[in-house]
Amino acid sequence: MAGALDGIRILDFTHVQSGPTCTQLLAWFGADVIKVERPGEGDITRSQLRDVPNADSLYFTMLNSNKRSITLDTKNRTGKYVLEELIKICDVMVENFAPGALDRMGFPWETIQRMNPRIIVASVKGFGPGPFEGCKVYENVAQCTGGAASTTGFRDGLPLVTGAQIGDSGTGLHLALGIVTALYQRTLTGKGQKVLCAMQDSVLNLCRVKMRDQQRLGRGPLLEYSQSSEGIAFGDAVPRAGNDSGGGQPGRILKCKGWETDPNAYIYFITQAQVWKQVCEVIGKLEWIEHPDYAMPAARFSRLNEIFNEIEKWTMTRTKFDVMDILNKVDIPCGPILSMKEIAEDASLYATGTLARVEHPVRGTYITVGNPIKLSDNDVPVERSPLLGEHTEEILKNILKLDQASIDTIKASGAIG
Ligand code: CAO
Repeated sequence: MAGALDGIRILDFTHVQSGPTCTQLLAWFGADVIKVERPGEGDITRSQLRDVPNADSLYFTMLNSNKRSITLDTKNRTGKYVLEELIKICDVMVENFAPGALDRMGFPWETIQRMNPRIIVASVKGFGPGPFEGCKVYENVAQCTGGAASTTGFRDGLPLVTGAQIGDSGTGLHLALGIVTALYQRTLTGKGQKVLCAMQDSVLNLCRVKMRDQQRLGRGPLLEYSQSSEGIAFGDAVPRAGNDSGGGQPGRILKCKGWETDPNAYIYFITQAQVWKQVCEVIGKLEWIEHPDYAMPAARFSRLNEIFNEIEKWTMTRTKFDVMDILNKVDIPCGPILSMKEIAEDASLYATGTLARVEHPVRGTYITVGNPIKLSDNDVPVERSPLLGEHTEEILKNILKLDQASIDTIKASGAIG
């Protein structure tokens, strides 16, 4: 079976997390991804958070599967020549340097477009045009400026960042969609274009329910937030709502058997209106089924603490997996809080390719998160990340079709290290 993006060549000028997640996804759809890295050091993440001496870190290996690596000093004159040759034969160039870095290197959009009018140049930046457009941005900065931090955590605690990398990987995902859309448009126009994803915009896109609530706030209290039933007044901005559900079906994280010693012995329990009767039956509160104070969702809003306290008395008597089992039999939506250890040990995730075990020549076997997007006509096995410069010669020779004398000249220039 083929890859959906077979025949597409990506010039991967990305580093750290946001850009590499995007190009890794494209590689998992079959694109030929050529990662350009600075000689010597390469992508800074190769050595960050290193757990095995002299081996590429898991930070790097888990973001750069299925790519080829060429080392190139793109500030060296010969290095610029090689980059120009790569631009001419690639369909897409992806970069996530600090604002202005590509221009300073001598490769503004106009120049790249002149070299290859069909190329799509896709960029991640921290902010879009505006007062902050010149700023460097990392994950947590984006979570803070995109509305995630102010709405995450408990009302009486600090703003919180989440463990999900919505700023980096979230933006990489948005960028990948922009790239394949531009590739499709190119089949109609024959022309490339610029694709820009700002990390602030991507986080805000993922936080849109909170912008929904910001506007609802102007029309009265947000009844599904527990502070409402606790009689605590709302301010003029969306508050942090702890583990309250962000949707129309109230939910909470509740303790399960063993919570005293296991930090993950909890379950997310959703009191979906459609299954209210089953909820009452499971926890043994049959009198709530038709009682006017509980039977209808609107009446329950002011009693959410009482209701979830009762449900928790029941969940605390069983393990999270038993609770999951019992609730799913009667269609009550719920989710056990799974630790990373439990997820890493889940055989079904390996069977679907969502997790994969990969062999690496220096670090040995490691687990990586595979392609979360399943296409029935795309079958690209997860491969290890490349060693620094592993494919430099191969790319100069087989992709750029340079003869040995030219390759020797490039080597002598110091452009490839
Ligand atoms: N050869 C020669 N020079 C190279 C090179 C190569 N192969 N690759 C990169 N460089 C140069 C760049 O041109 C730049 O030079 P100038 O400063 O002279 O323009 C320099 O390396 C540093 O690049 P940078 O500013 O992008 O890197 P940084 O480590 O200082 O900043 C980051 C990192 C992520 C904050 C910044 O790149 C950024 O804001 N990117 C956009 C937002 C983003 O993607 N953030 C996600 C990061 S993951 O949390």
